[in-house]
Amino acid sequence: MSILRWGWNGYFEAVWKNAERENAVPVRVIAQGRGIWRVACDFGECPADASGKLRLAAEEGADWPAVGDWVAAELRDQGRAALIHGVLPRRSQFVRKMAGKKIAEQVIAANVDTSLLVSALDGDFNPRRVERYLAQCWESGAKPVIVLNKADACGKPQEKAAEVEKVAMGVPVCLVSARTGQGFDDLQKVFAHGQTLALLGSSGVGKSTIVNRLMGRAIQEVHEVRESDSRGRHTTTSRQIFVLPGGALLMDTPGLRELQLWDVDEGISQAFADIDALAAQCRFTDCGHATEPGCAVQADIQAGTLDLERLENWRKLQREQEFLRRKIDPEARHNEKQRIKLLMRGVRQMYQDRKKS
Ligand SMILES: Nc1nc2c(ncn2[C@@H]2O[C@H](COP(=O)(O)OP(=O)(O)OP(=O)(O)O)[C@@H](O)[C@H]2O)c(=O)[nH]1
Ligand SMILES: [Mg+2]
Ligand SMILES: [Zn+2]
Repeated sequence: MSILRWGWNGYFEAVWKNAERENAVPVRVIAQGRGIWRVACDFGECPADASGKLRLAAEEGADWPAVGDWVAAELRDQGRAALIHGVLPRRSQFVRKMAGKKIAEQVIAANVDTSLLVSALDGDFNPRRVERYLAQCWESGAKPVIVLNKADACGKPQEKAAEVEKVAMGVPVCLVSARTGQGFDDLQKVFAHGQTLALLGSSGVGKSTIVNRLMGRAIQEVHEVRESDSRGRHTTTSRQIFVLPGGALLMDTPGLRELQLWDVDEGISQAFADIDALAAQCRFTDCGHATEPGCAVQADIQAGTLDLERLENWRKLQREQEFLRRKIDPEARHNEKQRIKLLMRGVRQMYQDRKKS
């Protein structure tokens, strides 16, 4: 399969040309286990290891190759093995705070064009979770699509879809059933040749069942959810990219026990654009949106046009951000943002130069 069908494009071309890479070729990470990867490109596919230099340099979770990454790798043994030397700068990355006490980010999916944020309309349905995923997705740089699965197992699926549409702020909402195939024609409209999509959501919402339906065969293992609370059993344990019959690249991921946010200031603003706009109209610039006079947010709560639970979720996500901000080294965070900014400037410049010549 050609490099273009693996999702290579002008952005990566520009990044690649800007760096000197001895003996290395660009390949894409299509699966990831503990300390071992699988890469693919026009040569075929093979397992890959990280070079000693990369292992030494990669301290933070985000420095490690993640599924979806383009990496510079040395092919060995006629393409039966590969050694990864470095990770190309990502166009998008969906991250979360690493589970547990450690304050570090974990990259769940890299270079995704469209994220399918999957919820199930059975017992465990919760629009607040959709808001949380939306915030992190906006921050990632990928375009979100909200997928409401298990429409067949819900009495009033249209009502729930309408509830989600109210908080989606224009993001497309697809009502589907991976069991019956309902809604898949609409869903597949967002799939295009060479585009990378990722399925993200809690365990048991049906991500792997969606993969199986789209692949037309049972390629991923699926498992019944617990009857008591519709929660999944963490069936999928590794991240992997599949090539769909139509040419799109689809990533299945293990259900997240909990999506702990990571550095999502802008993502929250975008996911809660309605509250942001209201807050700008409050009489006091430092309004806490509680009992202050002239509070536009409270006015909407009173009028019933803003849902109190949505406001409380907004507050909760912001508190999480505050907590993180105190923990993350501010200098390191600033430097990282600067580095990305400079890099993007370089890429833009190269495009402009190319256009001129
Ligand atoms: N009724 C109904 N059940 C579904 C649907 N889609 C998936 N399921 C069932 O939900 C259960 C969990 O599905 P999985 O595909 O394993 O869920 P997952 O999101 O991949 O879960 P993890 O791999 O644990 O993250 C299985 O029993 C599926 O048969 C659907 O559209 N309707
Ligand atoms: Mg699964
Ligand atoms: Zn206010």
